[in-house]
Amino acid sequence: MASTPKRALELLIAAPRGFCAGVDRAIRIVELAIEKYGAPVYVRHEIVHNKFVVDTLRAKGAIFVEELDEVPDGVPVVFSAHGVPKAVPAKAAERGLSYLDATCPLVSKVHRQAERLVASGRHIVFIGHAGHPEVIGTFGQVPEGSMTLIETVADVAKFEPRDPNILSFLTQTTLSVDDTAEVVAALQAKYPAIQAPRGEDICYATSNRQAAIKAIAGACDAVLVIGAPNSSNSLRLVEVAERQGIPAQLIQRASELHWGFLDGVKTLGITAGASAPEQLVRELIDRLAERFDVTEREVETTQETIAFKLPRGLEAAA
Ligand code: 2E6
Ligand code: F3S
Repeated sequence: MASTPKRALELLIAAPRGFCAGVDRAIRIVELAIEKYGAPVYVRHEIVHNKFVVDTLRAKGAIFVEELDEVPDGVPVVFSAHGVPKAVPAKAAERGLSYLDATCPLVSKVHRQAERLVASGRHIVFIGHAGHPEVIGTFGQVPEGSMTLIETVADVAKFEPRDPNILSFLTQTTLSVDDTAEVVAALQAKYPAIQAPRGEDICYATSNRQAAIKAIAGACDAVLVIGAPNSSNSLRLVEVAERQGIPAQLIQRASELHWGFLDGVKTLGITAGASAPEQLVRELIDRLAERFDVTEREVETTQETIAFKLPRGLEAAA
């Protein structure tokens, strides 16, 4: 008996998507640390927010912990791409631990700006998401009380600075470009003298991935984002699609997809957060091709060529 033909499904695949230069570098640091020191190598916090990446590195000899206290004496430790408060490397040095810092250079850049601003007597308004490790790390660069967290436009209204004339703002690297513009506009309306960062703090990868999904979402009936629920930049991609009225879902990998989500969908948009491996995008497309007659079209809004150097001492092993 002839089988029923598969239903057609057009895939619009956003580019850029997936790994950014900071994630590439962080993963490589863990791999090279294992090669150099031998297993186990401890990693403080998920090196990047992706279970597949973490499980793959665990299989190679990485041990993931949340706090430095959990790292035994005498073993090397890597700090995650999201950055750490200053107290963490200080404590590691005090214990005589060898440590490698996989903080993304673009997060470190914000850390240095924060230090510089506070040293020059400014109070920092930091736009970010409470509890996120990058926010904890950035707050940990400056003395307590010298930085205030603002998450929303409503927070701007509630904010009562001691001295409105010494304000500067900085942001988390993985925020929504559009939401942040609204928060910044509210800050500038309330405090016209507030100083903006020298360059944009939202990183190139975050803004490029948001622009890429924005460009295709309107032509899609639904959007799937590969990424983890604790990945800030991935969550923002879901929001970008939803803002255009397009149903969007975040899935860690193909096995999490509820097929009912694709009922009536003729054109499906696909993207991946900066910490999601391309292998998981391929896996999703292959799984879709088993059920549908898929056609793939990649829509590239910009090309990325940026790469970051490895820390000294590891580049020789690369
Ligand atoms: C470090 C800084 C920014 O949750 P978030 O999006 O920050 O993190 P990941 O691990 O999902 O993405 C990479 C990253 C690392 N982004
Ligand atoms: Fe860095 Fe941005 Fe990636 S801050 S880790 S380049 S998402």
